[in-house]
Amino acid sequence: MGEIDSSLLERGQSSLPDRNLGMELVRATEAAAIQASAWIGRGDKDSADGAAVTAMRDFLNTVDFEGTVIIGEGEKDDAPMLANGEIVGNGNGPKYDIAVDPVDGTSVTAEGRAHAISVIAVSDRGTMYNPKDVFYMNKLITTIAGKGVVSLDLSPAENVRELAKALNKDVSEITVAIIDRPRHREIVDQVRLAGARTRLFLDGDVAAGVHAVTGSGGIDMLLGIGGAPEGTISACATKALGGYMQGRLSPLSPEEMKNAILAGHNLEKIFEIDDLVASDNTYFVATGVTDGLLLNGVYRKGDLIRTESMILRSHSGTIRRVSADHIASRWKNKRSPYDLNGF
Ligand code: VTB
Repeated sequence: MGEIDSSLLERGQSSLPDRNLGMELVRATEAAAIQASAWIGRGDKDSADGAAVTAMRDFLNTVDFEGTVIIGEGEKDDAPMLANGEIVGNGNGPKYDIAVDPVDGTSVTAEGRAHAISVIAVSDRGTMYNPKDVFYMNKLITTIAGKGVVSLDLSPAENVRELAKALNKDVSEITVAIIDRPRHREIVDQVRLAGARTRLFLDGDVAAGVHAVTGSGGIDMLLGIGGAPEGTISACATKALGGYMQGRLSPLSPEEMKNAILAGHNLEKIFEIDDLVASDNTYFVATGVTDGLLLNGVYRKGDLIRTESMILRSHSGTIRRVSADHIASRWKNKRSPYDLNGF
């Protein structure tokens, strides 16, 4: 056998078994979730987020890769932490784009409610869409059955009817996940009038989107306006799971609208999944922070800290669920993530 081309190995284009970057990235979402969990129900979402960011960053920097942060915590003036453009990883190995959401659901975490997760998504360098200066995106996510059937150009009622037809179901058997916000009143009304059910979430359209892609959790479709950066993250999960997704930038305030236009964004354009992530080589890794439909949250009993995570990889199509028991006392004298100040 000749010399092995390591870049082909990394990309899964060799006939030999290759590395799964997600297996290492999961330590970063675990660490972030553990640190955020110290703040569950304490009414302080900034501390929950800050703790998660620090832990995630420290662990990312142990991983053999060079990741450019495309979706980060924004360009903060003070102590940039996982800011857009920052390079993470130890610099050895392949170059990727990376999107992080150390806690998707900081408010629910602070309030002690369900469905908060910690997330990382990765794709080949130069392939991730950055919706810079726009906070909001209108999203539509389904299984692959929705391809060529549903569209953001159709009304919610039409989408429900078309999806039911494609799935060979009665409309009454369709459930649509929607983030519970006043801006979604019209969508909720239309879905129900069409004869379908709604499943309303307080927060967390990344986790709900994973259900919509797989048709799990009793969810057939996700509709509504959530975070634009998280739209790119959901696209990485949708690629890995082989589902269907569209997005359209949806600035909500006049100022956001102005910034979007100044940044040259096309607000009419429907983004297909390849527009959101141009690569077929994506990873999506998530760990539960608070108990949710997708993942259990961090559980602690004495010395034991238990986390539940999922690792998705588009190239192989593997879906891993990783349950980890962390023994807190073994880590007491080390740095994050298990310095248990917050517990
Ligand atoms: C919420 C939240 C999502 O975007 O939709 C948020 O639940 C934006 O909406 O998980 P609000 O500003 O109205 O809270 C997400 O964080 C990501 O899409």
